[in-house]
Amino acid sequence: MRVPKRHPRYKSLRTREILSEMMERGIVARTGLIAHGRGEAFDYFLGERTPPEASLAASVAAFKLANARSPVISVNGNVAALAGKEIIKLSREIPAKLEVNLFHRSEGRIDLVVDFMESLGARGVLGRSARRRIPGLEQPRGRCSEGIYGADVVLVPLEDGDRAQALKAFGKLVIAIDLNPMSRTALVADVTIVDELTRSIPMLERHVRGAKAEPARYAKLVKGFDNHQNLLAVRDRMARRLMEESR
Ligand code: PTJ
Repeated sequence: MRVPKRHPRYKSLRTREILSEMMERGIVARTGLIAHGRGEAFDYFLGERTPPEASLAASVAAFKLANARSPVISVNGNVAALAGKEIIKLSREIPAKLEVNLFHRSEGRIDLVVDFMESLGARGVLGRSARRRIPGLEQPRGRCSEGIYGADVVLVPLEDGDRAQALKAFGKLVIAIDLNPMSRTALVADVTIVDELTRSIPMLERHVRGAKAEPARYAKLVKGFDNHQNLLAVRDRMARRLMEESR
């Protein structure tokens, strides 16, 4: 379907087209389309703009990633399809490993997503050989590679709640990107960026550069940060927007 650029919902319609093509190719899970729809609904409540709470969380996340011993970015089908290139840029800036780790895991899909990331220029993507296990998760969802297994900080964009919780219980510092500030992932993460994935990745990359250039300023933000309070502030922002008169 060709979407005219003038269409008021051009970006949203185009994104849906991309996701549905990526689903046909097996990169995005069928339920990835449903997850996206849920995300879109929450993005309405944000006015489809990055809220200040997300920039603050991204500053804190950037500092943690830039100062981590062994940071890893977990990539699933939706993330690869929506922000593959941007995720690669971010991983180089930190620098962090990339690991494909799927909720709806099959060897075939792992290969497809790793191949796709490599076709975008990623090197050394982990995930094909998943001999390790995240304790507390059943097979096959608990399988992971050395990257996530040995990481101290894990960035999990669009993650399922069980896995976020298991990673946390396993001692990882968990950074989530999730438009739903009430999701279990958002609640259990140490730092939750409530923003749309494609807006938040370039923002995170800018903050990683900032955290490297001005570590003292970013360290101060980290010290004063409370994820729970920050999530409440986003929920408040969404609720206020819901009550605003339509424009
Ligand atoms: O590729 P797989 O097999 O690993 O599966 C990926 C999905 C996303 C299907 C899987 O992890 C899943 O089912 O996730 P959930 O539990 O539906 O959680 C996804 C969360 O991401 C939800 O809270 C959505 O609101 C949120 N979300 C969806 N799209 C976006 C988003 N958050 C930020 N940006 C988005 N574009």
